[in-house]
Amino acid sequence: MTRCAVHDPVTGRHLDDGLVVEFPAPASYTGETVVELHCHGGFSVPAAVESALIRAGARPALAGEFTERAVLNGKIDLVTAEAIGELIDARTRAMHRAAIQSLSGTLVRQYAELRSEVIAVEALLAFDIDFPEEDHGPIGRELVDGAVVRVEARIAALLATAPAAILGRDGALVVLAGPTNAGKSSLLNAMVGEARVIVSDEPGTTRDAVEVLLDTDPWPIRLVDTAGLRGDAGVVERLGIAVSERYLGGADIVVVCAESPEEIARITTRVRALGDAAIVEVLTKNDLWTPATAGIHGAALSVSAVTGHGLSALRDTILAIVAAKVGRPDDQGPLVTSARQRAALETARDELADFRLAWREGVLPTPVAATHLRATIHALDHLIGAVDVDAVLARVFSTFCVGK
Ligand SMILES: Nc1nc2c(ncn2[C@@H]2O[C@H](COP(=O)(O)OP(=O)(O)O)[C@@H](O)[C@H]2O)c(=O)[nH]1
Ligand SMILES: [Mg+2]
Repeated sequence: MTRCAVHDPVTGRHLDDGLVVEFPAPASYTGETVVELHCHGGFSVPAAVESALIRAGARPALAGEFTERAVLNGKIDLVTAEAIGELIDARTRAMHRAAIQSLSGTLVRQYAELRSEVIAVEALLAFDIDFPEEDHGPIGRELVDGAVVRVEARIAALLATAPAAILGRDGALVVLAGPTNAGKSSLLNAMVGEARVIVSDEPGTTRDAVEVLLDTDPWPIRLVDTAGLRGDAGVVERLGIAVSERYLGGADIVVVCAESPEEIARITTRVRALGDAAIVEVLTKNDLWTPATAGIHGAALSVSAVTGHGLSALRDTILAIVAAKVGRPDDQGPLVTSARQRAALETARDELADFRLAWREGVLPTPVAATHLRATIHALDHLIGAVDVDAVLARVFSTFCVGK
């Protein structure tokens, strides 16, 4: 880095006192020669320097242009490029963690290994097709079957990370349910730590569902406040109740909120009829309890939106239920977060299954069955953004002693 005075090339005006650094090709992010100019921030200086550069023949970069150039110049693969995009877009700690892991290359290494395993199987078949009269005799079926089953299991394991990837992005759906005035909206506000929902002591204020994404660790929580489950509601409120019931049906966890154990039991029965969510029972407004009433509340979790009592216990209970169902991020290995990568893996999986059927049943001649292997490799090539047609031949001649 060199300190430099920045001058307008046309007027010669002194614009800034900055730093300049050159990355000679190929030692830059894009692989091209890059010059970076570091100026003072604010409004006037960057605007003046930018317009001077444009007058000197530069143009502003397009969205994603540097990363695209890096891919086209072979500096990074597509999977890494996607990880960079996900890192920038990450809204939650879970997404951040997944993007960093993908960026570190664990995912693309797994894809590359899968690809070379399928190429090894193709090489076995190619040998059989090209040199049927060789002394080795027909190639071992078990050898091919074993390799295909191994690759299928690895693809299945990668695809099985999809629920965790979606959970990391959207959060566990946690719905607050309970009678009107139980303190649901106040509880949501207290959990968010800022007033995001209208709170009122007039029953039936919350008619629409209100959602917030809490960036909790290890998984985010998508917390939904719904209209209370009242029997005698007016039309508008009934619409709100229908919305609640839809949310309750799809919830991962329902937090049943009420001021007495009897009401909790009543709401819990209704919630159980709507879906198979895990239920957390919570007694609200425990700051209003007196020594005389405290005894009747039993052992359920209790919270107060006013004092904050029980909020972290409630959050920990929710996260423990999610972790028991989906596991912790560290147990998962790299998550396949990209829909494009999932689609390519699904194509690879389906082609491989077609190959296995054709090959095991012996219904198709080997060269025809092998076209499914080629399609599998093609899908994996697309996944990584690599295309290498000579890889198979190279493998044939390195693994087998054909030389006569
Ligand atoms: N003392 C006390 N009052 C609360 C608490 N939570 C809610 N309230 C009050 O109870 C009433 C209804 O609360 P709200 O959150 O709107 O209930 P919702 O209908 O279940 O959403 C309001 O007057 C709140 O101020 C609490 O923890 N302690
Ligand atoms: Mg409410």
